[in-house]
Formats: sequence, structure tokens, C-alpha cells
Amino acid sequence: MIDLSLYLVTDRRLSSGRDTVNVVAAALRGGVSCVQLREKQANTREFMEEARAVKTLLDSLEQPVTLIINDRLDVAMAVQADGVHLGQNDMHITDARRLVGDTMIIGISAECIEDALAAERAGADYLGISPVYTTPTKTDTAAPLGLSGLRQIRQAVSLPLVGIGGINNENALDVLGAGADGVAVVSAIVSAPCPRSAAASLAREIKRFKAEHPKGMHPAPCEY
Ligand code: TZP
Ligand code: MG
Repeated sequence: MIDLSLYLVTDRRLSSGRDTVNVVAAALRGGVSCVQLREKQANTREFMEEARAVKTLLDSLEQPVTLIINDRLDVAMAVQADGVHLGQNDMHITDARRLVGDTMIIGISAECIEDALAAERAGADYLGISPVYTTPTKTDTAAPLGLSGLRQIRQAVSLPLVGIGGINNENALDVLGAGADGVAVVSAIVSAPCPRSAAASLAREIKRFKAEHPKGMHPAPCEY
């Protein structure tokens, strides 16, 4: 089972020249529960090498941490990652399922209720609700959904949800309060002077929130 609580998404451009594998190692020490390797610059061979190195790192942990590969099902399959994350312009989930069946976690980015409902119907394992807040990290996004948009999606689908976009220490608990099962962050961890302590303080707050709300914040589904 994937633990979406604190979902790290990597970005080498925002890592202040630090190596992605080292940033991931530090974030793991801080307590991230899931790692998505997102490589928009690397060529396929570099992506493969990095994915293998991160997989080796995750496999060496006492407590397994899920590895998700962004965009590239072929890379995910080749390194035996746990899953792949697909956006609305990536391979369709139906085609991905045809290739990997239920052996792999498939996460889908949803920017509106319709995306979320379609992904749920198509058999997604979780949704990345994007973007919750404005973010400079990804420029080709829809308008921010805000907490109300996130809440509406929470009410429309029963899949696990992770919010992404502009999430940091200041607003992470609001995102959980609106019904997300976890928060996905890029810059709040990879650009932090100390990715370990940035992850640790987010993880601490999230753990506290979850202890106070053991059933999560799942309002009853409504009719659409
Ligand atoms: N998908 C939707 S928003 C986003 C991605 C990859 C970037 C989020 O980055 P940050 O730095 O956590 O706002
Ligand atoms: Mg994509």
C-alpha cells in the first residue's frame, strides 16, 4: 500500500546543484513516505541510471518507501519501480494498464472533477490533485484549485488523493484538512537549505494531524 502522507517529487533544476540521489537520501532521513522521480531534463540513459540509483537506495531501507516514476512507464518497468505517475497528456491509463496490469501502482494527475472521475473509472490507484496553490515550479498548469476545489474533488471520488502545487509548512495541514491523504512537494524539500530538516518538519506536522484525525477528512461522496 502506498503511503501518500509526505510525497516527495524531485526536480534537479531546483535542487541548488545538489545531486538528486543525495537530496532523496536526505529527504528519506527526514521522513518522506513516497518518492516520485521526475526528470524533465535528463536523457533516457541518465534517467535510467538515476532511477536505478534511487531504487537501490530505497531497497536498502529497513522500512520500504514507494518509488514512482514520472511520465515514463518504460523506465518504471525497466527499474522495477513500484509505480508510474501519468499526467493528462501522458500515456492513457488504459494503455498503461494493458502493459502492466495490476503489478504497478498508477497515479494520475487531475486538474478538475472530470479528470478525477475519469481516472477513478479507468482504475487509477491514486490521484495527484493539481495545482492546489499557485506555483512557479510547473508553468503549464491549470488555474489553482484552492482548498474548495480540492474539497469538491474529495467529495466526488473515493480514491486516495495527494495535493500538489505550492504546498509548504504553512499550508500543508490545510490541504489535509480539505480531504487530501497526503501532500506532494517539490521546492519545499528539494530547494530547502537542508532537505532533511525540511522533510522532518513537514513529516512531524502531518503525523500529528493524522494522529488527531485517524479516519482522515473524507466528507461523504455527493451525487454528480
Ligand atoms: N505538478 C503539479 S504542480 C507541480 C507539479 C509537478 C509542481 C509543484 O511544485 P512545488 O514546488 O511543490 O510547488
Ligand atoms: Mg507527465
